[in-house]
Amino acid sequence: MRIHVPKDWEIAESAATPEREYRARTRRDFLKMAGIGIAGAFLLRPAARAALAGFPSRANPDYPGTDLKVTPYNLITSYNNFYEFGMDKGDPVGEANQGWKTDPWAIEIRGLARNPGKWDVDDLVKKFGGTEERVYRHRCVEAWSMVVPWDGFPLAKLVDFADPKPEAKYIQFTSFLDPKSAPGQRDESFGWPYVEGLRLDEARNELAFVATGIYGKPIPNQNGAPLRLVTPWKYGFKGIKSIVRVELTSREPFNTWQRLARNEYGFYANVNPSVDHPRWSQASERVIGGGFFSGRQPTLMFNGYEKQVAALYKGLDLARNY
Ligand SMILES: Nc1nc2c(c(=O)[nH]1)N[C@H]1C(S)=C(S)[C@@H](COP(=O)(O)O)O[C@H]1N2
Ligand SMILES: [Mo]
Repeated sequence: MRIHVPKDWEIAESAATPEREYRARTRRDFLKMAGIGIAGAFLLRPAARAALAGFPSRANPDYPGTDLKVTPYNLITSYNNFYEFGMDKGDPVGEANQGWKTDPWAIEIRGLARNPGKWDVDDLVKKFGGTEERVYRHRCVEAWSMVVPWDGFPLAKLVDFADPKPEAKYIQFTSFLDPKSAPGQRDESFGWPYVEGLRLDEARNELAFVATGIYGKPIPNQNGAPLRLVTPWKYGFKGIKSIVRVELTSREPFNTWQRLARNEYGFYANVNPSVDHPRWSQASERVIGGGFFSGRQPTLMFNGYEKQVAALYKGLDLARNY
């Protein structure tokens, strides 16, 4: 007999929402939020991406977050940081949907990998056995937060597929580069493309996730189509969008925000209420869509995922390694 020992972030069977119910609820909420009825729902069909492998996502009775209040779809997809498509939160929803093509999409694996090459994203998702749902907290370094129901696959699957050589200690991610489609990339001072990275043991942590969807639908362009990183215990800027390349390295990657302001943004970017940003406190956060009375809440160590990730940072000075 196989005994299932629940992970800490898992939920009791009795508390789990059955897949069909969740999906129905999600759909109802989505339709309500979109302000349309059942008839109008039909018009939503021709979404940006007609079909991405893996949908509908597998039911995952283990995904965390049933105690969390999920942020409405229209807020998750209209309040964005995606500087390639503008500096204001409302820019990407418009600018990233003016003909920028995210299908088909290839991702390259290179560096200290035994399995380098270039793969179509849909083929990869199929190889990895489809997608699953995860409800995670999402905390930006700017001190706002959401709760997002992502669809995707564990990053560990991509790492295993790349098959790191023993010298590989880090994984570096690179976003797309296409100034014709992305107006923000015409400002070269930013140093495009956007780059991020993780230690390999962080990348293999059970929480590290590659999202290909939100709310059971393919991820919209403004949220990082067709695939983006999600590391819920870290500030949002680690969650690099629209990835075209992963590279296994022996050296710590130098990420975009480190390069732009090294004294403000580091490599680790772990959510930490007791390590303030040089220009503002990180002790609390503004809940997007939280309303007047529940609009602010205390920030949790590692964004509430301390039990899953604290062991990764044993002996590391978190104030110095911000
Ligand atoms: N390529 C790219 N990835 C990016 C960013 C960006 O500007 N470009 N912004 C980051 C920041 S600061 C945050 S908070 C999240 C925002 O993700 P969301 O718009 O899906 O909430 O994406 C991250 N990934
Ligand atoms: Mo952010």
